Amino acid sequence: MGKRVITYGTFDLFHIGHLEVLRRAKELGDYLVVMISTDEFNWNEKQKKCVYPYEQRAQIVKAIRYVDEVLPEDCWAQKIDDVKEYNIDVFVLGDDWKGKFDFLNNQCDVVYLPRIRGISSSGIKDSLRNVKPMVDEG
Ligand code: C2G
Repeated sequence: MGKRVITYGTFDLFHIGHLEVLRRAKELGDYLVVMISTDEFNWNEKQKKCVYPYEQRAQIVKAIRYVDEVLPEDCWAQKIDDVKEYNIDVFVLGDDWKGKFDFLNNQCDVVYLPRIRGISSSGIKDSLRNVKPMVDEG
């Protein structure tokens, strides 16, 4: 059986940092499961308000060629169960989360990948504040 990899995230305003983490996550194995934070989880637990609703974020990530399966992330505690349920060999996150999920070490490999510098969903939101509204040319 091939190596199974899991990663987590919001993936709002999908950008090159997201693509890179998914590409490198897939390189660590053969099958990539991506758990996407629901709107409620983001708001209640991360104080993050998404531009795109869960269904759209999930649809976009599902269409990425490195991604084999997409499921919801709706609480912090599910990781231990997810690793068991989906027979995970490698748990991957960007290094903004370094050390946070080391407790999964006795179940699978835990890998933190270096973040892509200079781009983030919140940075995109900030830069758009200064852009003029789109004109309807239709
Ligand atoms: N990422 C990256 N480089 C960037 C931006 C993001 O490598 N410039 C990575 C993050 O490190 C993360 C993934 O892309 O691994 C998704 O990032 P977010 O959408 O910001 O996810 P987050 O809200 O941090 O959710 O339980 C874990 C959380 O759900 C992670």
